[in-house]
Amino acid sequence: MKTLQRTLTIVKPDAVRRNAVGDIIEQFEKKNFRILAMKMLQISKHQAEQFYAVHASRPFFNTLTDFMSSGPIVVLALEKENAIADLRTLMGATNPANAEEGTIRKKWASNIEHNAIHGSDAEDTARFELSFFFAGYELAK
Ligand code: FUP
Repeated sequence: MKTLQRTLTIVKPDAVRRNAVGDIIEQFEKKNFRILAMKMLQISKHQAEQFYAVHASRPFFNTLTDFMSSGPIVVLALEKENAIADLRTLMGATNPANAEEGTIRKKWASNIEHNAIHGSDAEDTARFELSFFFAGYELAK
């Protein structure tokens, strides 16, 4: 039996500034992700710190949370079989210098910090991240 999986993705402030939102959403649809929910918003520094709490001790935590709260983002709840791994393949490597041709980061990321897109990295983080941005009733049935 094939099981559907859900994941959370963020079009980051750099990609929104570069008018990449439409292109990135088109890539989700072409790769057969179903959009369950989507919204544009700007998060506060505090909200960015909560979202990235797992990285709190990392040297890049302050600049990462400054960046993520620096402008509008677009968050989407996506669903497909193997959604978490398939989204990460479509995203490409964290550092765009290592990202493969045809990936979103290869096309849109500027550097390891301004890297255009976020995707959940495991089932437990996907559950936390989906509930961070969306209430259950906001997800398409
Ligand atoms: P990813 O899951 O690919 O987004 O990468 P990580 O979870 O390792 O990192 C989360 C975010 O931290 C990255 F998207 C960008 C930022 N980061 C840096 O700014 N510098 C680094 O050296 C590593 C990550």
